[in-house]
Amino acid sequence: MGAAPDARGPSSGVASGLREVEGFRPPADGRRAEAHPEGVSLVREKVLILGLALLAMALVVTLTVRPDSRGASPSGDLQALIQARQLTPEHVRAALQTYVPPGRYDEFLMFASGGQSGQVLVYGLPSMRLLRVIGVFTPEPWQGYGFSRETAGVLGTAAGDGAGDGSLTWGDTHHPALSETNGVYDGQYLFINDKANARVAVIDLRDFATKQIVRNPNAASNHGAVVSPNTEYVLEATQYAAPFPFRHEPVTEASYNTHFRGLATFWKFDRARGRIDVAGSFQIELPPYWQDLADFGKLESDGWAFMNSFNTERAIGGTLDGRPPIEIGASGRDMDYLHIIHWRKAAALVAQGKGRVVNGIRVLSLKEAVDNGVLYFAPQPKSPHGNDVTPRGDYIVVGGKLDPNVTVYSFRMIQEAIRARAFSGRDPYGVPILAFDRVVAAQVKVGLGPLHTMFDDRGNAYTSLFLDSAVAKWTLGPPYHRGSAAWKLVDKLPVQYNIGHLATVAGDTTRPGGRYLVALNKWSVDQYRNVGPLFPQNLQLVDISGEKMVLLSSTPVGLAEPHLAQIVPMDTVKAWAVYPEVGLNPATMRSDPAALKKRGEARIVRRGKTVEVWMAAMRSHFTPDRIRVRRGDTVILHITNIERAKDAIHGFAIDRHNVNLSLEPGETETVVFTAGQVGTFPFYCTEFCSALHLEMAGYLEVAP
Ligand code: RUQ
Ligand code: CUA
Repeated sequence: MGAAPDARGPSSGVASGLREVEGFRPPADGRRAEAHPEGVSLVREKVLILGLALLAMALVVTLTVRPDSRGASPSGDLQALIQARQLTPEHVRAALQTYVPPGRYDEFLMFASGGQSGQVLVYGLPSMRLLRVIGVFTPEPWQGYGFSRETAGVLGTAAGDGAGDGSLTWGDTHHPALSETNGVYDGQYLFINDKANARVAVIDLRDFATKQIVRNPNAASNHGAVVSPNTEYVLEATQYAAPFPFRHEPVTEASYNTHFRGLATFWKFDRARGRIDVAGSFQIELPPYWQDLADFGKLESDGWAFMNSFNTERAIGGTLDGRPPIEIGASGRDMDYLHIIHWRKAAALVAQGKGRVVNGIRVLSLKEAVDNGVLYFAPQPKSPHGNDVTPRGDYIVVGGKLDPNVTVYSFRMIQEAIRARAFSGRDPYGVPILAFDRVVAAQVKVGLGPLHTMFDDRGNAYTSLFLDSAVAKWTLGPPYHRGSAAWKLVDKLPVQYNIGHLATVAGDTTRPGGRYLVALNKWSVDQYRNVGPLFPQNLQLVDISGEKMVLLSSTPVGLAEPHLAQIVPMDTVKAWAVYPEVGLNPATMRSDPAALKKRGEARIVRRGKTVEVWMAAMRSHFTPDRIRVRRGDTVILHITNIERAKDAIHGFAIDRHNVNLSLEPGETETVVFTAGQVGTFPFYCTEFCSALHLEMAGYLEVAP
């Protein structure tokens, strides 16, 4: 075997005809589209125009030709098809707008949270085809995520710490956040939170793999991961207040008010390393309200962050003692508090050594935050949920779940109110509350149950209405404007059903793109044939390019509740098709010292009770293919896929050992286990990689 790995197939002992079969790749149809993205959209336009022309013809034909003229002409054909499938002209238009022919690519990528699956879902738009699932907080066997030493390390570092049993195998993913440069998605990293276990994960978008999970040492749960405009920090709010620092305290009023706290955690992101730097991160102590979604300021509000809260009533339930349930107790007041945080000042204070280190992370106390002008509140109606900064950074839009309005706060008015000390009081923890009418620019009546707001490139805002099951489109007022008249509801589109988040293209950046909106609906009810009593969730694609919003398609999600999504133009993300060099370790993104550069370096070395194997994988064999160990030996297996061909992926499973790896071209992974069971175990490639894929196998002998 020569130094250069042969991408086309086995290099010895097999007839050359077989090489051809083994090296077979599908025709390069897709490559054309890849090389000419503009061409694709041009073609798409043409197809659309042609399709609409055909549709118009078909409709004319409907009026003039008998419906059974199938086959007489293309238009007759089309018309018969339209009739047979009982499609309306709107359906046909939507189909033409969203159809992506085989081998062509979508224009946008959507990263949706995978909800309780603990993963991230990646879709192509406008087709809404699922392109990838990224294992994040849950082992994912196809990707081998959680099985190799490296990926078990990513999953396992956080598991157990605080959970006590080292066995966290799921997460509740809510909010994906793409990294930004100057307030615009740069396509480099994706962050996502695990609400259930107060964790945040870092995904590298070069290989779409999870690289790091950090656990909040001082919080029990969290909500959200959002990034600052240059991704200096990832902000995580606590969701449910808990004893701070985390420990046991009884749930009584006195104990709750004294010991429980919320936290704003600013995870420092080290972009060069592609990792969160825990030592450089900090937290701000907050009153024990239930902090919810946060958003960073941008452009003129850069340096600030905004976070809403609910349950400022500090309800703690107690239904068995005849006390109101939390949902009632937490909905008593008309106002909760918008948290206004001067994070840049907080970061400067922390850099000066202010605050104290609690469980390895520096915490600025409530008092320090208040005394130094880091934290202010403003009243916000009523049980708020969404909290979204407009593209210019001049307004903050808050949706109060139990209020028919969205409330728009002006950043400039907030600054003026702070300077004038226009407070309407202080909360029980001493945080100054800015007077409502000194900070609110407008209230816009959009409908029932407003939650989240996203933006387009034409000055419109889109708010999800949970109770109405609708999307409201409304116009943003001019900069520095005060008074509700300039903010107008212009359209409302029913969706199916109970929408939570919504996403537009780059809709939370300084440069939103428009075109499409995806409604992430919590219920699907009658949209699909039910498949048992657990119904799929429902993603709906909406065309927002015109005056009126137009519903284009429904896509069921059959594995979890995706909360939020981020949509980005396809070319923004520059993913690798193969690892850039043979022997790359995806955990470090560096050359793995245990990697093989070529098949000839494969070997087995025994040292005492440790057997170390350096293995090469290529179509269609593992080298070595026989491994002999004794019961009780520690087996360390380094496997390198030495292929350079796109999509030439090998799996590696050992029967009865709970091991499955995915080795992508160039990748090196290591699996370590103790040979505990005596037997002769086949190992094999789990990815159908070639005509002789079934033959890509070997044996592990574990002798007594
Ligand atoms: S949630 S449906 Cu973002 Cu966790 Cu609002
Ligand atoms: Cu390699 Cu199948």
